Amino acid sequence: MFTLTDDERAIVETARDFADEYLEPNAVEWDQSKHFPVDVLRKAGALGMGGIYISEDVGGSGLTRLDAVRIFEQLATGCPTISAYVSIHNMVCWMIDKFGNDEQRHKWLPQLTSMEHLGSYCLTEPGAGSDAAALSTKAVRDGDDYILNGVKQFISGAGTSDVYVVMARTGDVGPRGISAIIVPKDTEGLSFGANEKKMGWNAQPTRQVIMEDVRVPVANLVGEEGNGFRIAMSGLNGGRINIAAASLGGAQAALDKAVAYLAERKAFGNRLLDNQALQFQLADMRTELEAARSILWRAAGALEDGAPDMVELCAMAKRFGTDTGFDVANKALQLHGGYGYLSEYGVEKIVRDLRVHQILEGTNEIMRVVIARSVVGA
Ligand code: FAD
Ligand code: 2MC
Repeated sequence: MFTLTDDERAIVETARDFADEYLEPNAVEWDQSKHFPVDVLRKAGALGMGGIYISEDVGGSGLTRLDAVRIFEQLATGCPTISAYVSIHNMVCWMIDKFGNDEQRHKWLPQLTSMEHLGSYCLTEPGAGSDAAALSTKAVRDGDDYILNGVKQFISGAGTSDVYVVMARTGDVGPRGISAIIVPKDTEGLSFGANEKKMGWNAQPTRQVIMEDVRVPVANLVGEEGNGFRIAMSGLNGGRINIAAASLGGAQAALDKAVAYLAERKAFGNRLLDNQALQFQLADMRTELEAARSILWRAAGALEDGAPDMVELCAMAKRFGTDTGFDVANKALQLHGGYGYLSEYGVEKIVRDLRVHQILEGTNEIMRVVIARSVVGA
């Protein structure tokens, strides 16, 4: 698992080259202008990154979860926000590929995997975040249609995305009353809130998705009625490791910037890089990233194999990877002194982007809830 084949290395290098050419040179500007670079996403789609672990018959790349986390880490060296959006898009594709029927797979996925169309994942609501199974958006059956009413909160890509996978209540309270339903962008009654003003993740929009008597055919139901919560959670297992990978890539870029900066900066008659106290900090940062990468690859392997402990391993990798990534990036900022606080050095932007990875795709407290359940056997 830890020694890459030539093919695996080539995949990593392709993602790194893409990040170096298209993401890193623009990341600070996109952050400042709040620009969502759809044209660049389409280029990623053309390279197969819109459907990394999606079946090849619908345009996917048919790669593994391990390939995926390595790709998301490399993309994030250029821009964690874009890497994270590509992950969310992959999560949406995977849910349709895995749980959708053949007609749905062939209808929705070819344009999604190419990233000609973009996808959004709609679980959170204003009144239901961590307690996602308490969601109240309703989908009521009316002949061959569902009529949806409700509001989704904090939806990444909303307003730009073409395809929304909406978790809505078709039955009783609790997780088993929830279904996953595809809502296309042009549906009457679907609208979007303002683009939220955020601390980071500015290169992708975050908006409410508002549904007022939105009518979609029952043919848009993914999987069985009442199975939507399990589908949503299964998607999130992959999302959680991908977001950890994006944290590691951002943190690695920040560490690399710190090393380059300390090599140039002189104080007290020497290069700061020659100061052993600072070298020890760099050593610890590198060690912590490697530890997080190891658990990440272990979780990705477990998810690929469908191992019995995959859920808690993905939660551990998410908790540890996003906490480590934020700490390392924050330390890299400190090592830049006052210049780390200036936007042109690119480090403060990484710190702001990585902060939210500790909150979304399940907060790190919820990751502890998931892990603790496996420890105490609940
Ligand atoms: P709450 O659930 O209200 O939590 C508040 C605090 O209480 C947190 O610290 C939480 O950890 C803690 N807490 C809650 N319950 C427990 C417990 N049982 N034990 C211990 N602590 C607990 N959602 C989507 O569906 N799709 C998206 O695309 C999406 N994108 C996002 C993008 C951004 C930029 C952000 C900020 C959020 C996004 N989210 C998205 C929503 C995100 O998943 C939620 O914000 C997150 O799950 C937390 O929910 P909440 O904000 O309602 O916090
Ligand atoms: N993988 C597969 N199945 C899962 C699962 C997982 N990770 N987690 C739960 N399930 C299944 C579970 O097995 C159960 O199935 P069954 O009905 O067969 O018994 C069902 O789902 C209900 O699970 P629980 O009984 O554990 O449900 P509970 O209400 O206790 O909630 C909790 C569990 C807290 C873990 C869940 O609500 C959660 O993960 N909350 C965090 C929400 C979250 O992650 N939101 C992220 C939004 S997306 C985002 O932020 C983006 C940026 C895209």
